[in-house]
Amino acid sequence: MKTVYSEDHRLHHASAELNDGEMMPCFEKPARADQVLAEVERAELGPIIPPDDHGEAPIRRVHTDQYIDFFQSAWSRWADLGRSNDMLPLAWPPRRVQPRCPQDIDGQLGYFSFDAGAPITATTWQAVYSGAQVALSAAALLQHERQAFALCRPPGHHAGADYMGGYCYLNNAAIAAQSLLDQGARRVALLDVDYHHGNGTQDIFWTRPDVLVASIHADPRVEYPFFAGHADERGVGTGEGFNHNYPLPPGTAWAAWSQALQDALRVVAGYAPDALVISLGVDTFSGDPISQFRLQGDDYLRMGEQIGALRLPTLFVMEGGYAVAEIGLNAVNVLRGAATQKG
Ligand code: SP5
Ligand code: ZN
Repeated sequence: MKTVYSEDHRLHHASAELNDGEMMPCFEKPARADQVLAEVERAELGPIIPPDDHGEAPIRRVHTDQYIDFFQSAWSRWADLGRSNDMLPLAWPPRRVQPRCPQDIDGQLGYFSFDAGAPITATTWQAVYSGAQVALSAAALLQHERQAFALCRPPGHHAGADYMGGYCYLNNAAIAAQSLLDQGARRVALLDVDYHHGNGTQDIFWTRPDVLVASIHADPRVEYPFFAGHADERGVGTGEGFNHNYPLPPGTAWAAWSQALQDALRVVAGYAPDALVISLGVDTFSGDPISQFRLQGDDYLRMGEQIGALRLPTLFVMEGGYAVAEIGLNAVNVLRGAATQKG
């Protein structure tokens, strides 16, 4: 399996995030991708190739022009005010207000986010642009290959069409799925195995029958992102029935997690997609510092085998995972498990 990777991910390295009421060093940091790359090399998974530049157009197929334009000019507007700290939002619209975009940079930061978990630095745009190109380039590989790995960083699945949050800015998996449709796929399935619900992905495809979204995650009643991911969220209009959520309680281990996976894979197979995109978060690991599931190292091999057994053209897109020492082995175990099944 080929891995697409760009070292430009290092251009995003924010200082701090709010955790348990305290500002802490960001859990989402460059060492994560470095570890995954090192394990891809060590395991000899396959060639590691740089992304091609597909431009902004495929990003703007998923994200609004207003959001992208804001993002691209955000840092220079911030710096013009004499500010040099990471950009963080401080106010959000509550229920029952008009959805009006403010003129002020601080107001706009709230308008284009849903939490304070996505700080913008001077070079964040360059990093996330390259991450989207990694996803697009890996998606393009599926024209000739059965499986590919987009080693994206920062992650993407919490980002919606016009908002960032949860360490995510551009929804790499959604951008890849849309590009597969634009290259001729009739239906794409997107399965999100990150510990957290992929609220951005769900939102992006909520009304659409051409992308089936399934997500296995911690129950939003007791876990971030709190406001989406319930089992009764199934899409609306022509999208009704094309969104499937599998909320699971804290402490869930492989036995119960894999039951949800089996059901999700049955739903995916029934959809008969032309391609499958996996939002590959490994923050389900027992040792993850911000998560509460109990998956072990070998469970990731089984996960990959079961995904690979569908024998669909499959794109793996890196999402979360914060146990840095183990993130590489866990992610590569999924890929190795899937690679043994292809054919
Ligand atoms: C891509 C990804 O994995 N993003 C995760 C962002 C998580 N940010 C908030 C983490 C909050 C952890 N504490 C929640 C405790 C619930 N009571
Ligand atoms: Zn996560």
